[in-house]
Amino acid sequence: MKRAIKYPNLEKTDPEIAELNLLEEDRQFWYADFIASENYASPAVREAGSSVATNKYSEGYPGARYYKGSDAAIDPVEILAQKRALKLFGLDENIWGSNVQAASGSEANLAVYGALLKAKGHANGEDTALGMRLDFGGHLTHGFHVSFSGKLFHFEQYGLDEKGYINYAEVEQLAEKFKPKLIVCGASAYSRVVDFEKFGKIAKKHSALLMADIAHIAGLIAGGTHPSPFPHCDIVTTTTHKTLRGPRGALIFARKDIKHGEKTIFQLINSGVFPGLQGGPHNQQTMAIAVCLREANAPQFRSYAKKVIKNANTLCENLKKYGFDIISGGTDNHLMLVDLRPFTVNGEDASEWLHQAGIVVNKNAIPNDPLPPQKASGIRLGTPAVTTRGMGVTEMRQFAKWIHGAINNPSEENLKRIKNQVKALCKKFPPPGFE
Ligand code: DSN
Repeated sequence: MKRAIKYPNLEKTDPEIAELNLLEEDRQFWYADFIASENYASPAVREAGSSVATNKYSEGYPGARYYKGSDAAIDPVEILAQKRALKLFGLDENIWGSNVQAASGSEANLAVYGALLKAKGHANGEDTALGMRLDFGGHLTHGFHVSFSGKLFHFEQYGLDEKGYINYAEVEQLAEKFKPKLIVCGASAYSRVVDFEKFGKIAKKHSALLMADIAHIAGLIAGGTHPSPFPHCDIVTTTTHKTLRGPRGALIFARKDIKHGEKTIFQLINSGVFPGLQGGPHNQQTMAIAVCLREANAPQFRSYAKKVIKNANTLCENLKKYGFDIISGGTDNHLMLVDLRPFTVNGEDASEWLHQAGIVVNKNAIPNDPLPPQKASGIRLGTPAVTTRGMGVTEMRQFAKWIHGAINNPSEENLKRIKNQVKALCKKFPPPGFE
């Protein structure tokens, strides 16, 4: 492959890392990425992310830093990122505030919990939060017992109903029983629309704050293809590197008009990020986040979001034709959770075979999974990255055929044959900046 991305200094200074970087570049070019949480950031986002802003320390917030030298560019960049974040989701600056400093989604969530919840063992009694079970599609940081969220805070967990949809009746029952301070909605492996309005009604009825973690669907919301959480929620967190197609990072939105004690929840969350959780923000990431938010505000992004969903739907419907069971029977968004039990293979083996066939996915637990997470009975597939490469419904039909072919006949020869075909297709659809 002809090298489109140049790293002359890295090659000179550290050939070992330069070589590994090229290997990763090659991998990203030649494999088809169906990991639902991954994407290709644009060259402009990547340039901003490797800028000189990495050299600056700026603990604090714009206009209130602990280090001099932020006023030239670092403050304006952070202010721009904050404003662009609000604009992207159509939010009024007088009602909503945005924080762009959390290093990633887990930190964003921890900062919110740390700011608003009394932890386990607190002298004045612990607060309760509700979150979705990991094995039903929730995220580790929504209260799973091995994550900080479940270890430090008292979470009660809700799941899915028998059809594979969020069990709103269970959310209501848990809210009634535990009177939570916070309800967390949003998921990592859920293929249906999240009914933020329904969550909002439950939260209001039980005087709980409502937080939506939209890490997976932020780009779909920005692109107008998933209902917005903002009319119903008090806090919204997201990563910036999934459907939003930015650098690794996170955003937190919180209302400025809701008080919690003396302060607003936005003020508390800002303090929860810094100094509560982190020191200096990663300014080069803030710069790259600002670029990604500008890109996501462009009209082309709306059409990208539509294509992501159309591709997911096509892939899903074609997989069903090949006999795959999809949790909840289909998808409304960018991903699908495939139950592999009809093929008597576990997620670990299936994802390995697919990888050998040039298709990258992750194994994933399915609801009430009989297997441990290290094996899992499912795989999760998502279309954000292949859509960024320009692939469309014709390619999705082809991938359904290859996925079935690889799982149905995982012989070395067959996997190699599929891999060569995948490579030929990938060559026609280079990721942005790899051309
Ligand atoms: N690990 C991410 C995902 O794959 O969904 C969430 O943090």
